[in-house]
Amino acid sequence: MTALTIATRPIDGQKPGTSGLRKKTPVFMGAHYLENFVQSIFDAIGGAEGKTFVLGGDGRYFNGRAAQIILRMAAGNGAAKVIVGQNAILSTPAASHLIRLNKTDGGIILSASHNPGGPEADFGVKFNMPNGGPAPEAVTEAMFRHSVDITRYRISDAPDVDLARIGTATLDGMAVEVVDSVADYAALMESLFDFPAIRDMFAAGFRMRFDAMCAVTGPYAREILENRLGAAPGTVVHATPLPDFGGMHPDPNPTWAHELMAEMTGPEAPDFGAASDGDGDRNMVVGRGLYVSPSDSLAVLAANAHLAPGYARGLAGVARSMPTSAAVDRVARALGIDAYETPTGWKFFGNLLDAGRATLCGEESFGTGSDHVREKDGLWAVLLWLNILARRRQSVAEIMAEHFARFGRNYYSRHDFEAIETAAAETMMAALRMSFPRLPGRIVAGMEIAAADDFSFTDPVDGSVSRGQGLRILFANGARIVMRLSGTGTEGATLRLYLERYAPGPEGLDLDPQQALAPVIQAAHALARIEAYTGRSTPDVIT
Ligand code: G16
Repeated sequence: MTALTIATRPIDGQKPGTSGLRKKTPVFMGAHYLENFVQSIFDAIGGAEGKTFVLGGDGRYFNGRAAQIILRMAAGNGAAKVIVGQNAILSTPAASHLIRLNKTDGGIILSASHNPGGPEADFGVKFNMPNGGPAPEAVTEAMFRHSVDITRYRISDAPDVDLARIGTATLDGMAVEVVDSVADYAALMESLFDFPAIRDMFAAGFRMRFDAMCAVTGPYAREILENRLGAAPGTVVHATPLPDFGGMHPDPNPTWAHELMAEMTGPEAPDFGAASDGDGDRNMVVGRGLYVSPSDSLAVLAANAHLAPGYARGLAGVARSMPTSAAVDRVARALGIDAYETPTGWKFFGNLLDAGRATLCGEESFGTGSDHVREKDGLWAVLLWLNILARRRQSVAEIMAEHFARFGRNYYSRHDFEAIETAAAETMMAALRMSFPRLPGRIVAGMEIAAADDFSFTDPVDGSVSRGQGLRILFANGARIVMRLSGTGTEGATLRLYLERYAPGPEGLDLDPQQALAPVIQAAHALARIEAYTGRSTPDVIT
């Protein structure tokens, strides 16, 4: 067996987005495509020689083949060892945990997250750093730079490793340790939450439905919820990860998790519902007949985290992405802790978590997590909710009502306009940005504009600056419009329109969010002229 050096040429478009490189599966399967990008990762981190990595993915189409290629490339680049989830399966938070637990030099995760999987759908590759978190912008930019200069990659010609067998094998002198995909992660969850209290709640008849959407979380949820916590068999549905996610779009929101929504609003609704995405880092939480928005969920988790043993000492601080609602900021103020506002992308939380300045983080895009790993973590959020429900002995609806009564309510919604023409989307954003100097003082939909800017972030830990992170229009009454283009799509552009309005209460706390936000929605369309630029007047997805 030999390490071969294969001549190659740069391939256009290998620029990582919000979370790794995502492309159509046939693109990733094209000649040298995966190899070029993986070599660019190794080159960007100063080579793989003597290093140890974690490797796994969400099981989507091409997962297994890609894992074998990456193993041979790691060997070809002189890596000492790769720790792989059995059958190359690891949820994103489980991979983050293994990177930290084993103090490795990072890890490669195969996933396009919530994007559909299959031969004609999406595939993705991301690199996580030794802290377990997504590579920061400086590193992803270095990957891109290497990808445009690449002339060769290194790969061993050794045969495939049997990834079904737990234990250690060797590949051209490199150790390949195949580990149980679930065990270490389940142990971590057990160390954080009050499992006995949750077990008692299930034993007393508490009913739940967890929709794994035929994606990676199924085996994790079954082991933790059904085996360890005693939830009724069948609590976890769509529990077997499939290469095409059974045709489901594994994005846990009311649109794509419609089966769960139907169950939770039906006559036989269980007490609690939850769903997770392709790679297990997102979560959606639903009470009986009640959808909890991710921004509200983050605020409730922050206000109640102390009820879980792992957070009993309180939170150091909280962080949210800029487009996420300010609901958690109100909780932080009440707790007397710092609240940070970062750009979209989990990678921006890494420094705050590493520095011990934030304990809980969250995003409007169905991501919530803490300093237990350096990724958002779907099942973790569900377990924290279960822990809170078990300790407070109230329904989700009661907890939400009390929360709004105490803190007021940040009505919030996100409208997505998908697969619009990229040039039209960019022109619309540029025109809106250009109009900013003229906006303050103007009245739109009966509301006065107080300020408008393009969000720029200075990392409070390392001072790095990230500009152009989303257009904000702030109103004098506290309402807010944010617009940005998605960094995770693989087709055209997706416009994300984020809408928010604060209601202090005690009146007006139980409106329908779309109704409560009607003037803000009207103002957004008037100011950005969405229909004129894109031809769209209604969004494809509302969350
Ligand atoms: C990724 C990032 C998140 C981000 C989300 C949406 O999530 O990790 O931090 O909020 O994309 O990004 P965008 O609005 O640019 O599409 P995931 O679950 O896809 O990895």
